[in-house]
Amino acid sequence: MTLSPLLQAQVRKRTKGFYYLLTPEGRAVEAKAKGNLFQKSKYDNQIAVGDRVLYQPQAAGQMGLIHEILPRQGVLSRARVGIEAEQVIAANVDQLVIVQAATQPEPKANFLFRLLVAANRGEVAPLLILTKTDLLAPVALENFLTPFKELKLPIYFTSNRQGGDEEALRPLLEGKTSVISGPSGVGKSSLLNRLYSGLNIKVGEVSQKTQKGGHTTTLAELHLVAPGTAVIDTPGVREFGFWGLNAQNLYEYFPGLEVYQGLCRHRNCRHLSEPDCRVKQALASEKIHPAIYRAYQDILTDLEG
Ligand SMILES: Nc1nc2c(ncn2[C@@H]2O[C@H](COP(=O)(O)OP(=O)(O)O)[C@@H](O)[C@H]2O)c(=O)[nH]1
Ligand SMILES: [Mg+2]
Ligand SMILES: [Zn+2]
Repeated sequence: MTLSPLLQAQVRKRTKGFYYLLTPEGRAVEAKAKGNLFQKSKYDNQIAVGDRVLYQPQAAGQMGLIHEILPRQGVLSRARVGIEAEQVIAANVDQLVIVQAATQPEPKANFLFRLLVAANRGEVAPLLILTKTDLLAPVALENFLTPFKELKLPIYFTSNRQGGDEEALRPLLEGKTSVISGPSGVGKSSLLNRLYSGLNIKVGEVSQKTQKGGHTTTLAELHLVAPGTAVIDTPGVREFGFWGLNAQNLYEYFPGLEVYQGLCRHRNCRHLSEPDCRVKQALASEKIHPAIYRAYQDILTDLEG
């Protein structure tokens, strides 16, 4: 039997042990990972949704074999719960669309900052969408949004009852791969269905839990909505821990604090109570919004805890 050459495809979805791939022509292929692909680690998600892989096609009715993961550009990743390892939620993404509800559930600034840090770190451009504006008008969110406006985060509003910025959003997603992230129940899937009428993603699905450990498994799924335009729906994250970040490098990725890098008296300044700290001075003179500093402290405590 002659071996066929390796072909390229993109991971659309993964389940336990196998992968749904999309070929460049948009054809669906199922594949397993070659046995030695995970030699370096026992964790099974080294292949993420959005990954471009080289696979060997097999005879009809058999699964292809993934031989190699091609280098990634733009990732959304977090720490796996309870283990020191990176969990790549989505790979090869240009844009992180953060979705929060205006209310039910209430938007959380610290959570939003965590995703902004992850976006900086993964080299992905963030934007924010607030849903459920039928339940709470955008004006009621002004205080909440002030620090994010100061950071020049693009912000949009929408509702599945009344509509909103859909017409402005569609061109922003065109020609890009965007990962949609945010808590469960905020309306991520509903929004994608409104943006792209052919999608029919299930609404009201909650994150799947493993039977015992209770931590959430992220089952992201890539939808090719037009040639060159893809959206990756994720089931919703409740916790967003960091991988490979510490008290020394956190502020390099922290929105609004990166500019103070290297300016404090102490080279390893954590911007808590060190003398001659430029960050604390900027906070005192209202150049840094207190919500930004609060979120920084919150994440730092978490990293050091
Ligand atoms: N009132 C209101 N409910 C919404 C809106 N968007 C979604 N929902 C409801 O919120 C629930 C969760 O929606 P879903 O799209 O599955 O959220 P996801 O978990 O973020 O994907 C469903 O019952 C939706 O009908 C909205 O703009 N306004
Ligand atoms: Mg959903
Ligand atoms: Zn400092």
